[in-house]
Amino acid sequence: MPPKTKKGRTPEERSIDPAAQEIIRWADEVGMESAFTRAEQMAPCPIGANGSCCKVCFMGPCRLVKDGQTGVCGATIETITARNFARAVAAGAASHSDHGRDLAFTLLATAKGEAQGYTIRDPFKLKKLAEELDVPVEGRPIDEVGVEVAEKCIAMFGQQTGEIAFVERAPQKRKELWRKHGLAPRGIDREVVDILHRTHMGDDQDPEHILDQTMRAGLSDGWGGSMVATAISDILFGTPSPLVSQVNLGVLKEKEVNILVHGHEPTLSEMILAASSDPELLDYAKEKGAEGITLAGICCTSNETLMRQGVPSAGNFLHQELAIMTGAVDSMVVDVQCIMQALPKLAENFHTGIITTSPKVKITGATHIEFDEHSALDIAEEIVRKSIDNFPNRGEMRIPDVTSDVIPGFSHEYINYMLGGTYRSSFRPLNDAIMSGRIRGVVADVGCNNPRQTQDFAHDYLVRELLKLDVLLVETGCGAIASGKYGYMLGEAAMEYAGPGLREVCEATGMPPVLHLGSCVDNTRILTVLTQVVEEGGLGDDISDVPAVGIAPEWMSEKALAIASYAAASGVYVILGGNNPLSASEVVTDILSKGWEEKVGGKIEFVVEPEEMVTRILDHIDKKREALGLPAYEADKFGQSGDWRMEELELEGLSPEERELALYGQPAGD
Ligand code: XCC
Ligand code: SF4
Repeated sequence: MPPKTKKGRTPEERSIDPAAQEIIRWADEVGMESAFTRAEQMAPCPIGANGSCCKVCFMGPCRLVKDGQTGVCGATIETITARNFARAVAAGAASHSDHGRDLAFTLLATAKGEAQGYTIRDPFKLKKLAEELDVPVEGRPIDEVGVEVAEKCIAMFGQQTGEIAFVERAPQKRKELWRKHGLAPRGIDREVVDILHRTHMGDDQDPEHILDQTMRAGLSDGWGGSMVATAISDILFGTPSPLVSQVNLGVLKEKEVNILVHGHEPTLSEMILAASSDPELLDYAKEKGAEGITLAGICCTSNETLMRQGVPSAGNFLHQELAIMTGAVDSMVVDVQCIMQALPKLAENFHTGIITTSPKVKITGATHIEFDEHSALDIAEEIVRKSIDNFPNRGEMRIPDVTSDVIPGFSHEYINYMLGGTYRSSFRPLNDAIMSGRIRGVVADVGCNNPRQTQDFAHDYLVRELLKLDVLLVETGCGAIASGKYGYMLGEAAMEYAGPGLREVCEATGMPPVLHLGSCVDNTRILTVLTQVVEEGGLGDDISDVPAVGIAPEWMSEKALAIASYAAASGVYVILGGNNPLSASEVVTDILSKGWEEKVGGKIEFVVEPEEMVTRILDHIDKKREALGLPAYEADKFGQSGDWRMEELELEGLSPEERELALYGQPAGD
């Protein structure tokens, strides 16, 4: 049974973030609820929590609580837990992918000249994608290419037979493995519908078989829908490269109109950014007594605008309510995913306006201003104007004076460039560093916050411990925002956390030890990096050979399970924190770990304790190093002072005898 969340936790037990603690303390004093307190009031349902509740037909719902018990139809605990997991992955894959689809439609409208305010900002990336999709580029205007690329991407969703195009991006060995096991995904919609079909009452009832389709649908997200989202976001809004910005609630400004964008899609938020620097609207803000307009983000909409335009981030998932509680948010503009229904009711205590914008998302109590790319700029201006109108309604404010500087913006293109320079951009320096043992391995820290845990505790602990042990971190989503808050994304300044070997590499290449790769759909950038690392050579010939691990220690959403599934199916060892939602079935828990590892080289495990995660991460990395025949990691081997390196250089060119003499003051053998 999952543990109940202790009642009346102190602010420190609820979050390690000082900004959060400050607001939580205030909320406790005035008796205002939030996800932190609701998690304490709402005990997790023990039957749902371990996967033993089946609701797929109305002879039930059946709750299997005794050994050997079956549902009315005879369904076993193995089938029920596998079906529950599969359906969660289908929902997660559908969410990411639908986001990708909408971007493809925005590209189409943009290329046809029908989308107000958008342009193709990265024509190079568009041309590259065109070549990949067999769209002719030579001698054609970029818009024409854009139309055809958008149409091909849209078609990928409904592709009925054959593999989707991005399967080709994977390493050769991986593709062969997928083909051998029938896992290479067809169209995204088809794979998701397939799961919903086969988990309907009376269909697929073999847990391993259900979970194979779960991998396939996951792959249609990771190498399909999400990959489309990343590619087209870069094409429309620019491929990220590093810039400086700030995170945490302190980015809100007392004397300016504060507009928060929250959710996942960059489409509208990019236009709101444009509108908020419109001189006419700035004048209007001044008329209303504000000194300016501040735009900031929450969750992954924030990651999108932070990465590309340096728009500051007010925080990750559990900051959405806390931001409103500052009393300084004039509008919170939400699009899709991770938006708590609690927001409109909470906002009634303040002046904050909650504005829903997606045709798919309405929330009772919120104002709906529907987004349409054909008039995006007009809509954005309307939203900004409304926010300005709300500024004079502010009451008391409490903005925590807490911010951290961050340097986000590490697209795989940029990492490649950073490591090698314009003319010889390559992953070689990274591979060499891993091979020599300066970098022990790579960990992707991704995923959410979960109010049943202490906010950011696990993210912070894991990043700190792993850096010390020379592990390079790549991050996305709310995990990345967490790292930003605690100073791990400061580029050079973050070097103090890195172990000696990692530090040496980072100093030599200018690469920070923790890289912000973007939003949750940008986990596809990690797949691309891993593939390029494989192709660079020296670290095996498949993703499963690379000494790398993926973790989501504070996950809460179905999308996290979709990401975990495609990462595992791509050969990555994935560790998820918190409660195992399949613990009712040891068989299914084993299929995801041992079973998948045998089949595809990657696996999913659920581990509660962060210390135990570190142990398993390092064991895995060291095991992979050994399998590659790389030297075992030694903590103190590298990274002595720069003087030492100078002296070593001076020894070059000496004969062996002279070296011995120079080093030890006596000839060898004496
Ligand atoms: Fe949502 Fe992407 Fe999770 Fe954060 S990390 S809570 S899913 S915003 Ni994706
Ligand atoms: Fe119960 Fe079977 Fe229906 Fe599930 S499918 S609710 S186990 S009868």
